[in-house]
Amino acid sequence: MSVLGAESWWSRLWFRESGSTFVPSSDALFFFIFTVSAIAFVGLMFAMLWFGVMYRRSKVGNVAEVSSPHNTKLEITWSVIPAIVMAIMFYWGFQDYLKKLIAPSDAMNVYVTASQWAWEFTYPDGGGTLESEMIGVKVSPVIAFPAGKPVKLIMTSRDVIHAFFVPSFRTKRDIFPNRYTTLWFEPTDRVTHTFSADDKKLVPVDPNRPGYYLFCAEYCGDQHSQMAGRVAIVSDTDYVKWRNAQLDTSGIPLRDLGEILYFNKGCSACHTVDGSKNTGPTWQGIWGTNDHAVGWTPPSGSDAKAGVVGPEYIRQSILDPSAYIVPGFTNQMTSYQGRVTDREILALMTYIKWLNSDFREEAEADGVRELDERGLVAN
Ligand code: HEC
Ligand SMILES: [Cu+2]
Repeated sequence: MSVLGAESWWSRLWFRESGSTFVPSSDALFFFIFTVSAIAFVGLMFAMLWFGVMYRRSKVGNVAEVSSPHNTKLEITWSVIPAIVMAIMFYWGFQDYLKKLIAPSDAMNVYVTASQWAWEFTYPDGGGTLESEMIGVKVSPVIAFPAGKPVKLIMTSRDVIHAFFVPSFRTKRDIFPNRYTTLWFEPTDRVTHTFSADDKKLVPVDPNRPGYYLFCAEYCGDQHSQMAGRVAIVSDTDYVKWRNAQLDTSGIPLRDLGEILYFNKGCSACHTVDGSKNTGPTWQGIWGTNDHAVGWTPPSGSDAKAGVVGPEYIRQSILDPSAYIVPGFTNQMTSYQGRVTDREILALMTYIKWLNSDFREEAEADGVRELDERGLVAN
């Protein structure tokens, strides 16, 4: 239970450590209902056994004693007491439910887009998150919020039903396509991460308590169990620094930005970079080849060569994926039109180029040149 603070066998058995203002009441209500149910169960089982033994046939004989038609005192007792207990459960639960349903008006709005099998976040400043962390077998996004400030998530899905669930916050909500649902929470004052200006990264304050897990809590297909994330809670000043770092991608070389986007835009859910086949084709070694995208014709006005994987091909694949379907795959990729900037397309392209070892040096040089042209030096 949360009173023990950190993760322990007890918190793993019951609830994860406390991370939001919902926790004390929510956990207490759970244990209240649990305790009442346990007492009722034990009492009932005991009474059943007791009566079975006391009034067994060998003791009372074949003919049952006549019992009284009713006992007013007894009946009032066993009606009124449970009614009061249940009214407490209802009132308490309803109050908490209303609290969880209605976000305070000063909450910060953050937009969440769920898809198979990735989370995307858009902060009020228009940016997302560039940070990720290995959770289980998958590189998963890290998001941060300021300690002690309410946050309201406005959530939608690009495909099937997902659900936003942070166990430590004791709240969760389904996410639907073509519809917005909201969820809010107020993190406790405990800061889990600080922002390191040197590494431009969030660093856990205590490695044993590295923030909170985000899970998808609605079975949404093959990789549902890997649809995770990390929630970091930071101080107000670190939050501002972190946001600024997330917004300023201008100094990140194209190849490196491409790799970040590969994870943080969710491409990694369907594309591998090691040559293995997934929902979509691998990106390894496809750049520059002419035997991969057989039958692809360049958009009119472009002087790209038919069937050759190059800038036009990649650009079209990202913005209009259904225009050409790679042989052996199905039309499962949704368009990223309006969801990636031109520089982000360049970055993804450069990363894909880099993934063919023949073009590796060229891709790195492209990245440095691009920074140079914009007067930014590569770091
Ligand atoms: C839901 C799964 C899914 C996601 C997510 C996804 N793709 Fe795809 N992608 C596919 C599939 C399936 C194909 C092959 C069918 C087709 O051509 O549309 C494909 C094809 C491609 C191709 C052509 C590759 C080739 O081998 O010819 C590119 C490039 C590409 N995707 C880029 C991206 C980028 C960039 C992202 C992330 C911003 C992304 N995809 C996210 C499923 C996905
Ligand atoms: Cu999901």
